Amino acid sequence: MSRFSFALRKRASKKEGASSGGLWVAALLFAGLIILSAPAPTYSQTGSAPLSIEVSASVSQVDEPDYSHALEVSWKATGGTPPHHVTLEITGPDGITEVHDKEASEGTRQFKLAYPEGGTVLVNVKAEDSSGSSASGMTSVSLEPSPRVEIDEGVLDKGILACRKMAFSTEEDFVTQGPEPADGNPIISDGDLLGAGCVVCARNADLLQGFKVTVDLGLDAVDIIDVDRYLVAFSTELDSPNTGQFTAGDLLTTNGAVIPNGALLYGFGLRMVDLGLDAVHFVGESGRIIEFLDYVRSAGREYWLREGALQASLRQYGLDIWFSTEGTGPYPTQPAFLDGDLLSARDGTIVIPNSLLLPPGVPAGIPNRGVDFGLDAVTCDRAGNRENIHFSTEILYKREPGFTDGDVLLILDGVVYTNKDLVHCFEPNSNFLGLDALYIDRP
Ligand SMILES: [Ca+2]
Ligand SMILES: [Ca+2]
Ligand SMILES: [Ca+2]
Ligand SMILES: [Ca+2]
Repeated sequence: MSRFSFALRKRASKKEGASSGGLWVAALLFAGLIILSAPAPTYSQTGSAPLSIEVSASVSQVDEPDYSHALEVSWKATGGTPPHHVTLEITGPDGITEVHDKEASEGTRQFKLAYPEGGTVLVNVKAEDSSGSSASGMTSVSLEPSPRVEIDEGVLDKGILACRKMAFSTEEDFVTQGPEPADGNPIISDGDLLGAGCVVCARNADLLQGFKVTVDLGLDAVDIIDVDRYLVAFSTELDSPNTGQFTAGDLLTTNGAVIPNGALLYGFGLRMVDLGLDAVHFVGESGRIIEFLDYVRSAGREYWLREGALQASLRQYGLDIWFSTEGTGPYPTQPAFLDGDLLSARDGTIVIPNSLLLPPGVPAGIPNRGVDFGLDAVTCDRAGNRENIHFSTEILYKREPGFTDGDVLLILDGVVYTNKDLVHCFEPNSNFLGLDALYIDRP
């Protein structure tokens, strides 16, 4: 697919374009002007000036769904033996060149570009006159990366960076008697994202800023992809109030991407079901995850409902999404999986069954050992080394080796952090607030 717009606009329409709809978000970022003559200027028979060409280009960011920047190129060929034939070559940061020939001696054209990651665009303009002489001029412009999500700086500075090492969410709302959150509100919601040391990394509304949702929808799964980009994958407890936008079973990211629950379950042969989403962890190289999530956002939610679209894309990017559902597969006598199993969205397989997460003495696993303890938070390293899986259950176990559903457990080992370890510095009136979303950097 082309990264360039073919809807080119001539100078006459520029004013209209510039003033309509407030598309021109940023001011001029860079403008270059280079004048080059032909290496061996050829004087025409009349002795006039040699053929030369002037080129200038500028770029601005645009706030449109399909385009990131608008490039304006102006040129003027003079001298030589008219008429002149002018060719524009525009090369994007990905090395793809678009050629526009048979342009007039002088002109200005606009091109819409789709390079949200930014980079350098080269503009090369060549002129030829009727005697066969040629001249060219080149300039370049720098594209600023597009902002991924509009987050106010105060939140970014004080909040999300505190979740670089660890992030979690409680199951209960509570009032902190300890450190006051940066926004001054002592009420902590079960939808807020919390960090080690009792910091509020993001309010529920901050996470949902890319979705234009302002009510608290809860938070029950999280994976911090990149704090510096404010890129967080998560799931809510409630459906979006905006019709058709996302459900509580969808995987969301702060850049506005939505992966529908049905796409996660496609590999299990389940169709048209939404079993909820209770825990999530991305496996793969961080840079590829970021690229993938940009692509997920640009493709739109409907695209991911196509058969196998998510699985194909995960393979292409070398990634997997580990997750758990709220509900068990819809075959009560012999379910495809339990809500306590850790699942692979790419392969449609069970990564680790509930029975192999918990220590051998715990009667986990249906039907053989008795109980499905649930899996409502999971984290691991990006390589997916199973021995580093940390998680939280949905129900507690009172015998030895005991644990609560608010503790952080290590696979086959047991409690690593108690719920009290996580929340005591908030000095809440209750020392048990539950745990339903967890991220640990390199656990
Ligand atoms: Ca929660
Ligand atoms: Ca959910
Ligand atoms: Ca959960
Ligand atoms: Ca739990």
